[in-house]
Amino acid sequence: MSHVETEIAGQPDCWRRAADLAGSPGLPARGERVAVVGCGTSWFMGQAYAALREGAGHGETDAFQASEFPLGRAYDRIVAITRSGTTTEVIDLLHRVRTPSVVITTDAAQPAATLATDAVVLDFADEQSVVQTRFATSTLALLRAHLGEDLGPIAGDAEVAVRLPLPVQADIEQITFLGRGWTVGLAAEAALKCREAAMFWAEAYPAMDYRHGPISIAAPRRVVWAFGEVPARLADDVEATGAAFVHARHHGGFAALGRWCGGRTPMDPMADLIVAQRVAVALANARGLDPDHPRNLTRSVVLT
Ligand code: F1P
Repeated sequence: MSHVETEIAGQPDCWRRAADLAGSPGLPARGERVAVVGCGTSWFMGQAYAALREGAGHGETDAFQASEFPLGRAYDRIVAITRSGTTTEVIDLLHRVRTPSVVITTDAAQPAATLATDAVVLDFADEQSVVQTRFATSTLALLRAHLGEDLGPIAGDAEVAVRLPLPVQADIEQITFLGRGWTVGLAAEAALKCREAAMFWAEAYPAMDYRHGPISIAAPRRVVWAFGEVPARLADDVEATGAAFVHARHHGGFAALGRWCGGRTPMDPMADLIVAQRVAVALANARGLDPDHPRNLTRSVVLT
């Protein structure tokens, strides 16, 4: 069994532990103007949090790939997300700004935690796989709990997601992930998992933009997977192309597992991301690839 499979399976417990840290010093206060920064997976978690925070009325919140942070803008606080604490773009930015900052990371001894004003250390969510899963979602769990969400039922959804039958077969050719609002970041992350772990062709878009061109990719043996709210008639438009439409509302096994009797309540999109992580690993295994060690990628991207 690969490291990433063990790490994926451990997410329900990690989310509960992360939620316990919601009162940590340095996390954004209500009303602050906040910028969230990170790279790759950490950036996508930042996008999800930014949409959730602003949508919950806690204040304007933007998310940037760390290298694209607009230095001329005034923010009250920077939230930096970095598993390793060593990623070049994040470290460079923390060197350059004077804005109060909090880093969410796994290792207090690494430069990001030293440079930031405050650090929240999720050492229990660190990973051996190069491919990130549980650190990313635990960070989002922490931030959602800090926004006042009850992570109990969401971790319950995760318990289901780690063992649900997968909704797609390994012989598919392509997946496009879609989201709306905060789930746009989850869609981007799901597609990155497929590319990293399985060298598999996957794309991601805001769901309402999908019919503005990307739908041309849809065809039999290809999949469109929507996180969260599904726009009207989108499923019909996808199915008319011959592609399969996947949404948490329809994943098999819900009725048997309790809370979704009748399929009326879809699982939380963050739990649905777990199902997508498992699909990425299944695609890698079917192709004889090691999902822990993607081609051309290291645990931390340190640029010289
Ligand atoms: C971010 C990152 C990930 C990527 C891989 C290597 O690192 O580039 O996006 O998937 O895991 O690390 P970090 O700043 O979160 O350590």
